[in-house]
Amino acid sequence: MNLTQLFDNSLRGRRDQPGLEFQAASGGVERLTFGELEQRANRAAGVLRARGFARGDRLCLYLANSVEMIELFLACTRLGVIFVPINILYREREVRHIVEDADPRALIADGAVPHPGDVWQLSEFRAAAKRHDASRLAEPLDGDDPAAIIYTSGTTGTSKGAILTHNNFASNGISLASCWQFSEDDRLLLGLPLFHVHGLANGLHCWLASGCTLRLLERFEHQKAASLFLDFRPTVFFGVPTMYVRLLDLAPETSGEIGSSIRLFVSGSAPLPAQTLEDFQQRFGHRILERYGMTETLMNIGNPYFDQRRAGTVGLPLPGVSVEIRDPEGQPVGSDTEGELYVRGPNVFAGYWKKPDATAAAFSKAFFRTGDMGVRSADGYYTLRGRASDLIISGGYNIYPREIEEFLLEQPGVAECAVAASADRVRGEIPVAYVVANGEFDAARLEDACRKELASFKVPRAFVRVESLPRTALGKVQKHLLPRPD
Ligand code: MLC
Ligand code: AMP
Repeated sequence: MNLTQLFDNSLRGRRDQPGLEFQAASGGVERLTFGELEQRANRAAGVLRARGFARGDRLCLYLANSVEMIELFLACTRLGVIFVPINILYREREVRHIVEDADPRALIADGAVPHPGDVWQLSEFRAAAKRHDASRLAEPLDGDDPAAIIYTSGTTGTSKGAILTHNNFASNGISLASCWQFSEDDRLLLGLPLFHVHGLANGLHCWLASGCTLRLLERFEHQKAASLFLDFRPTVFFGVPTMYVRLLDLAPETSGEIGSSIRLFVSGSAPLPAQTLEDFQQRFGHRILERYGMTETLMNIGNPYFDQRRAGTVGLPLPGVSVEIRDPEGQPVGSDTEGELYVRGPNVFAGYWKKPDATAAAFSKAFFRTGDMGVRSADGYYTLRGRASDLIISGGYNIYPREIEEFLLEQPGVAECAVAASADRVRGEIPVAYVVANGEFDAARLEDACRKELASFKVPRAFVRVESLPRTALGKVQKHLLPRPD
């Protein structure tokens, strides 16, 4: 079965029921029934077809969360067009790499986009969709057809496109909707961006697989957190740890009131500190369910709905997902022994776009190598213990230090540099740059250069001048020996 056939359970099966509420950052809320959304998806598919899109073509989207982004996702899944969302915080060099690599039939954006090529403006799409008839188009796709390519930063600095199939999304969505007890009476509040898999795969697919009502936020604005919850009164909320840290700033009466309407808070994409879990339980009366996923595998492991949600752990593999922990020689290890996590299941992607070597290197004995280190307890709970690489996660966004280091080395006056994580109460980690200068050291100028060329979350929060970088005898930088910034 393809995703269109799965989504029909909601879009055609619950035509008159409330499906989607979209809340813009300005506060306005647009409401659609599932039947209205079905019509919008039909028109969007017609517009794509009229623009020459055919099965296998790519559509790049540089869009904030919006109804149109959902319409276009649905339209792509009908035509076999591959949906390629781009993080809207990315700047020109990041966008250029993705667009060149994905080679799309069009790049759609709302207003200015940091890309020199042709852009299809969202306003043109909207106008064309209004005029188009709503007859249904659908290609005879099967579950192994690609639905999306999502770019993930590689440890080498250039990002690779992970090809996710209809089956990947469908199996994960159905699994989560079942494990987390979704029903059509649920009200899901989603402030995660749809350009990453936490929002796209978990959020949209739990919603469409269960037929609940989704309130999609253009973005999560922590300053408005109380009203975001109290206006909609969700029963389920998906977030990254930074959002939970922000929610702890709410007044105790407000947190109690929010907690009274909700049945499930889910956290993932970065480690949830045990203290945040405990404080949240005290204030909101709910134990957050922590789960673990990644772009290439969607969701892998999660704490159980009914049994113990164990602090610091990511829980148990989802139904159908097999996990092995292996030692550096690739041999599986027993309980309580640390190793690297390998994953196999219907959730695991089909490979990297146009990169057969990288795809081959990512698999071993039919399992995908996650790059995450961890241990399994005797009763089956997994605990992550950091990464095999030096990935930094800030507010749930991934930062590969190598990408920033390579950029800084292109700047005048930088002889050597290293970028490392510094702990941050709200965002978990933030990047800090250590620079060995061979001329004038001007931190403000370096920051300015980064702001122009890199996504905001990748811009180092401090530039520290050092005389030399601590290195091993083999020349590898020992990041743990770098001085902490003041
Ligand atoms: C963040 N910013 C945004 C933005 N989100 N700007 C525009 N649109 C958005 N959607 C920018 C802000 O401009 C600001 O830039 C900085 O990020 C932080 O903003 P803030 O207002 O202080 O917010 P904060 O309370 O820190 O919260 C940020 C956040 C955001 C949690 C809302 O980080 C976020 O949306 N994170 C989700 C990331 C995500 O979806 N990860 C999933 C990856 S998939 P400046 O310049 O001030 O820093 C994955 C696999 C899996 O990992 O499934 O597990
Ligand atoms: P991405 O490449 O954006 O898909 O990010 C995936 C990475 O986020 C994983 O490989 C993990 O390192 C990290 N991650 C996701 N969920 C969790 C979690 N619950 N705890 C710790 N790290 C997580």
